[in-house]
Amino acid sequence: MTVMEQRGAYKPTPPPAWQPRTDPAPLLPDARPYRVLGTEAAAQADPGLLRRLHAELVRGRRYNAQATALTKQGRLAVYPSSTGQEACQVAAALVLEDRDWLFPSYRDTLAAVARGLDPVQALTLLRGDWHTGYDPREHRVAPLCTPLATQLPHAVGLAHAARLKGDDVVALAMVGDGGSSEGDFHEALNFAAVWQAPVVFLVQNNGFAISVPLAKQTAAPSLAHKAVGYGMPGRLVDGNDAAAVHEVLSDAVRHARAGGGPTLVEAITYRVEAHTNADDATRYRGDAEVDTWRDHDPIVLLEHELTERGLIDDSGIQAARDAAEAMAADLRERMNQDPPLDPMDLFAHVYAEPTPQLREQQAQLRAELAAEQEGPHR
Ligand SMILES: Cc1ncc(C[n+]2csc(CCOP(=O)(O)OP(=O)(O)O)c2C)c(N)n1
Repeated sequence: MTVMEQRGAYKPTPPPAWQPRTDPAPLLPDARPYRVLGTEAAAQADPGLLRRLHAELVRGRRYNAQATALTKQGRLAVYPSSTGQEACQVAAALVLEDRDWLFPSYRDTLAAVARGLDPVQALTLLRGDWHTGYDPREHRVAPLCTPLATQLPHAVGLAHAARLKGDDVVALAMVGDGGSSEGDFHEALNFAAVWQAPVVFLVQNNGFAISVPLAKQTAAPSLAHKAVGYGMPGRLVDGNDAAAVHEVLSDAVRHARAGGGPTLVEAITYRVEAHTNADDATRYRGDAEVDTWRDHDPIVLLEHELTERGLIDDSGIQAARDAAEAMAADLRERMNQDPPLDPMDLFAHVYAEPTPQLREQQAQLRAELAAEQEGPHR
């Protein structure tokens, strides 16, 4: 058959049937952040849980204030406060079982403390020590992570490995809105969805990545919408409503545990204080904006609900404040003691087998320290 004859015989056919691999509709987030407090859904909330959340929020707020004060007293090198974000912090810790894992960022000290970490040990890194300060395996809290979003692939790897081994473990990984622009965020969510790993991603959208507002960070309708592109459900929640965050995260943990795969939760909240004690937030935002968010404070919202429903009285509120004060006093006292630091420790845990250069430097430092002990040089 000639080419012309072949062409004549060609009959256009439709392409093979195509349909979306999953229905995108159930993966889409709600049009508005989910709320419980101040709505009809609040009647369904467990009073014991609400009181527990309240006590933890009050303790968390006090912890933030105390840690910030310690930076001003020179007892702590840096502190990224989560004041205003306590509902996310506390709920993230409370929804996990002991066997699960939490993967926090540098801002999530409170979540680590709410999970049971010693309040002083949780500040080790921020105190300027070169070690994490706690055994991650003890409370199943990964090291507070400073490189943005790198904790996310770690969480996915751990959760996937646990599943392969048949261990019932869910990993909850926390990240900021700025962190959602990192390549690690993309890689983690993509792998998690492809592997159906039991992971919950919690993005605390607190409005800013240091001085960069969300509008300069993304053009997506919401960060929760990004979930659809990976093939996992996205949920939007009011991040200052502790009951709502707890419910949404609990649902996501249950879904992951049952083999349903990962969920991306975007909690809409606000960083009331500066990025850290080293930042001046007045250079990039006005007081009016901050005041609007102070009116939507997580503790005020929950206290209002509890008192309206007669679930707490003044003495209950006072008891929560007294417990927080006792924690702060203990934190202050212990942070005012100098930690025993051995300069030689700098060389420990770097390599299983120290390199010749490290050994040389180690010997040099040892000699310098010994000379110092002998007194000043003449
Ligand atoms: C990979 C990487 N790039 C840059 C930084 C510097 N950095 C520290 S915090 C921060 C902003 C992060 O903002 P966001 O993720 O929204 O978290 P938030 O601090 O608001 O909790 C940046 C850019 C970093 N720590 N890691």
